Amino acid sequence: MSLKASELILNEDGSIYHLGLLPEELANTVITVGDPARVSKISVHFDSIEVKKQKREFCTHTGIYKGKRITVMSTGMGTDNIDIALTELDALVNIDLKQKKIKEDLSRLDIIRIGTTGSIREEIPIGSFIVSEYALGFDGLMHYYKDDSFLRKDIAEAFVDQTDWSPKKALPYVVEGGKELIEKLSSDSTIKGLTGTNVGFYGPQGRILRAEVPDPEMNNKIAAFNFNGHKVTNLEMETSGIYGISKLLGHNAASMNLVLANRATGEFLENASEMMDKLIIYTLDKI
Ligand code: R1P
Repeated sequence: MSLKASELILNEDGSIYHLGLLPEELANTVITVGDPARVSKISVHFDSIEVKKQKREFCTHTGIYKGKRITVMSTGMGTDNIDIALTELDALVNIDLKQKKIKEDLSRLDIIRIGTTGSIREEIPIGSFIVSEYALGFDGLMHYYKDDSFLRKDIAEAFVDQTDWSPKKALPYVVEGGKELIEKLSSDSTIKGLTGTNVGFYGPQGRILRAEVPDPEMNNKIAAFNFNGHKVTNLEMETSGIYGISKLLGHNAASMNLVLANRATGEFLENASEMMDKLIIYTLDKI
């Protein structure tokens, strides 16, 4: 049975709807970044670039870095975009777009996010590199998919209990990243973390400019959470979606986070672009 044109949407040139990519334009190792401007900061290190495409916030470069074919693609901000980006990346390798049929032999992508984040712990300073061992999703995305076998319900339930999480918000979920990929990307220069993924940047992360939040203690409660020694290290906006959709569809994922802000001390990193270049080179050399 083939997928309906309304469900698997293709552009006139046969490329996948939002990403605007053809299957042959994608490498098996994919780096995702939030900011479209970060794509060329990564591909500038490639020996050659074979594909450059842009559709909406999805800017994609595919090329060769030290003999390895890599795709780098921006996703924009938030797990709503991640749902689109990762589902379409999977479709490019695991669905025959011409026949509109799921392939019999499925492929596994390595998906590595290189992003920015805020630490919620005083002891994790600005400029740190956090590799997310687990993601704690506050965004609700994974509740829209049937398979929940890979969700760490034990950690999520403990989180709801310990923080007295408001039922008005989406039920938090926890997903582990791709273990082997995480090990490959970890070293003395990185910190393993439990990354909280929020549904926004201001209220959802407890930032108050003019609008009050219902629980000003929310970040302190998140920071106080402890599950067998696992504590929430940082907050950002994509990792839970990347880990969740990757587990759902059988891909390996890891999330690399540069700590730009320390929410506990109020500091913000001054040499952010220099440190991002370091994280980019570090990651490229490890994958
Ligand atoms: C917020 O400023 C954005 O920065 C972080 C958050 O996850 C969110 O996307 O990541 P990126 O720097 O990868 O966009």
